[in-house]
Amino acid sequence: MRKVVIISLLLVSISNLLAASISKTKELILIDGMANEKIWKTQQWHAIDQAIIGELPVSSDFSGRYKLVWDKQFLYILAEITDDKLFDAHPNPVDAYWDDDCLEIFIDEDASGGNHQFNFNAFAYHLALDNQVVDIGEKDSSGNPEFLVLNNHAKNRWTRSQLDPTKIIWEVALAVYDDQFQSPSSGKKNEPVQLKSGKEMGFMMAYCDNDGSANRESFIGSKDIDAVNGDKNRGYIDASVFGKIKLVD
Ligand SMILES: [Ca+2]
Ligand SMILES: [Ca+2]
Ligand SMILES: [Ca+2]
Ligand SMILES: [Ca+2]
Repeated sequence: MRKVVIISLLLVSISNLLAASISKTKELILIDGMANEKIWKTQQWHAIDQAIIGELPVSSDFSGRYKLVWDKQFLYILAEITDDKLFDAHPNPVDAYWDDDCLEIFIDEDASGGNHQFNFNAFAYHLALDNQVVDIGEKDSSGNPEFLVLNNHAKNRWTRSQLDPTKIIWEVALAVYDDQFQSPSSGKKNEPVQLKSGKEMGFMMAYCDNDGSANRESFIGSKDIDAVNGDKNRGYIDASVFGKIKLVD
């Protein structure tokens, strides 16, 4: 019995180290919140099933999974989210966005890992139900972080499943920016990187579920995170906790 436990722990650690292979698409992906593209049917699902904050919800409260494909311009994400109550209490996109239902995409272009809380070593994009995209930027001279609305980084749209009204299909075209990105307030014109076969990147997905409370009720991710002082909510600080993906033809 102990042997079985040790072997399965080893397999989990190995799978955490290995990069998941992501296929290239030749088919045009239309960001319409519908998985009508043929390529989506051929790709495997990855689960969003690790509790980061709170207990793992029952499946009717939240369950989620995603698929990825890529081309030169974008990393495409198809997420299927079951959430019994969609909740968006803050109309201002930079106001407590993590306490509204949102899909979160963590990306580290060069898989460097390391701190990214107030810099652009990696990004933690929050996609709100109104499709606005927000991440934390750098601190200003008074030490206050700049909250950036980066809607052009992740064009996205969701629709309700016609088979199950508690299920939403969320489609995203993510433009990948490297660590040379600068805040739009700097005036720099940032260009996304062109993606190539063989490229490895840090990547993780999550969902903040709130069904009407003052604060989010649960935060569920695609990767098990080692707690620091009992806290698993490390993704927005440290890119070393992300998983890895590898782009293949
Ligand atoms: Ca589509
Ligand atoms: Ca829910
Ligand atoms: Ca990086
Ligand atoms: Ca919800």
